[in-house]
Parts: sequence; structure tokens; C-alpha cells
Amino acid sequence: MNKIKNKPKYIADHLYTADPSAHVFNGKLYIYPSHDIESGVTENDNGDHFNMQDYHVFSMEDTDGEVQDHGCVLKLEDIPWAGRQLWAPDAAEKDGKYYLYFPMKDKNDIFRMGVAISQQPEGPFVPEPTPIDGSYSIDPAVFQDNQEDYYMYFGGIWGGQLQRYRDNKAIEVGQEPADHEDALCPKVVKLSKDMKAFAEAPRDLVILDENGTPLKAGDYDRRYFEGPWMHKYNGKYYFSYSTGNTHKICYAVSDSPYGPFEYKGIILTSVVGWTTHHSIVEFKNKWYLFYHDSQPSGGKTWLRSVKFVEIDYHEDGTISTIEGKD
Ligand code: FUB
Repeated sequence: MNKIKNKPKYIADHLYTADPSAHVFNGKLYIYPSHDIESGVTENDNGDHFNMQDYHVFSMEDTDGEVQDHGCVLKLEDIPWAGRQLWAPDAAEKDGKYYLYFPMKDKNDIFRMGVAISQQPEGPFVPEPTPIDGSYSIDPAVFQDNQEDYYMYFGGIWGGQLQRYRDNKAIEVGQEPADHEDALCPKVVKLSKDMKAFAEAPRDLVILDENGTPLKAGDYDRRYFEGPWMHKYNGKYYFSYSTGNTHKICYAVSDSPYGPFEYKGIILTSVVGWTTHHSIVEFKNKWYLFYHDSQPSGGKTWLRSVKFVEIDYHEDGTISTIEGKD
């Protein structure tokens, strides 16, 4: 385990936050998290207890300074196709407009991805009337490559419904593959020029082990579960993600945003709470890991709090491991 450079810092204590997507816009650090609430729904493997109703946006001028809560920027009741559960969002900027991408169950209880638009990074965001055509599952993470290419990474198994699809089509009986079969892959798709649609069919993002073999479904310590993130470091693409029921944030590296990616190791060991979800961002020449845990709520799975810590790269491009319970 590597010694952490500084103590992790929570971003808010006046409300519960989770699933942070951090970005630098106009020289400021913005955080787009889920907004956890006590809704009284009983905990289950489907994640029904994550019954979130709206999003807040946070920002900071400096990591040592104040964190500003910009208030409610989008509500479930304002989204025409809403069923329930506003889960982990992400945001992107293009040509001075800001796009908030979010997963939500539609009126048939199927997760789809929506997009809402604002003229400023702190919102408020106006939702498009329908979900993104061809979208499914959860946890959109949008990555800008070079000047004009934007890719969405997405997918989550169990409550995130990814096991209900093969080749982008819903299947009759959605199950995970058997342990000896290849693991389900997260998806990657290029976004259209107007940022409101998929420009192609989503592709599998394959994660290979050290022998060049795709990770197996039974490789619970390394296979993809949910919570994707993409960043670039020294010209390489770093895909990081949660292993879900083994509670780790891992990463894999590639020369292409589409992969294949080679598994490299663990960024964050298990935190207090069942879920783990993160983002990685460079701000003022330092790299930060944003993540959440359930320490402030006394371990309640559905009441999480976002925190962040500086991370380090070794000379060979590997990332130091952070102890989640620090
Ligand atoms: O916040 C609801 C879900 O929990 C997210 O979509 C997952 O990534 C997990 O953090």
C-alpha cells in the first residue's frame, strides 16, 4: 500500500452525495455527483434503495478552499420520460454548452440514459424530452479525446441491468455469464457532433489479463461491475472501474479509447459501504481521485459522502493504491 499524500477530504456535510464525476471547466473544479436521500426503500440487490430524486452540482476554486453547492440543477419530476432513480451522472462541455448525462429508469422500469443541457457548468440543466436512442444500463462517463471526439463509457451489472443485454439487444432471460465464460464488458460509444445521440452502435470494451486473455466472469476481483471512468495520462488511455461485489476500484491501460485494455491493478481498496465509485481528474498540475464512502452515515449503503485525495503515478505509468478505509 502506498502512503497517501494528504488526508482525504469530504466535499459536503449538509447532504449525502455519491458517484462523483469531477471535471475542470474554465479553470474551476466541478463535481457532478448523485444526491443520496433517506427514502425508506428497503435495501436489495437491485439497488431499489438508491431512490434519488435530483442532482446538485458542486465546485471549488482550489482543493484547499471552500466547496460551493450550486443547489438543485435537475429534478426527476422535470424529466418527461421519468420513472424512478436518478443514478450516477457525468458532464461534458462542447462549444460553450454543458451536457449532463444521467441514467434513470423509464416508466417501464428500464434504465436508459438521458441528457440535459445548460449554458453554464453549474446548471440548471434542461432535459431533452426523450432518452438517448439505443441507450441502456447505467453509469455514463463521457471522455473528450483530442479536440472533437467524445466517447461515452457505460454499463453496470445486477441493479444496473447490463446482464439483460447481448450485442446491444435486450435478451429474454438476462443473466451473467457462467464463471468460466468471458465477463460481461462495459460499453464504449462515440457521441454525435450535437452531443445528444450515439454516433455508432456501442462496442464492447474488452479487459485482458497479463496473458492477453479476456477476464472471466468468475474473476470477481478484477472483472468489470459498474462505475467506469476514462482519463489519459502520458498519451495512454486509463480505464478505471468498480468490481462491485469485491468492492475495489481497478484500472486497465490501452493505446486506444476503444481498447482492448490490459488490466494493471487496484487504485482504491474497499471503502466503508457496499458501493464504490470514482473519477480521476488533473487540476492545477496534480491528479485527484474522487470517490465516496458511507463513513459519515455510520455505514448506511444508500447514504454516501463524496471525498477526494491526491494520487500518484509511478515512473512506469502505474498508479499508487489508496487505502479506502483511511
Ligand atoms: O448510486 C447508484 C449506483 O450505485 C451507481 O450508479 C453505481 O455506480 C453505484 O455507485
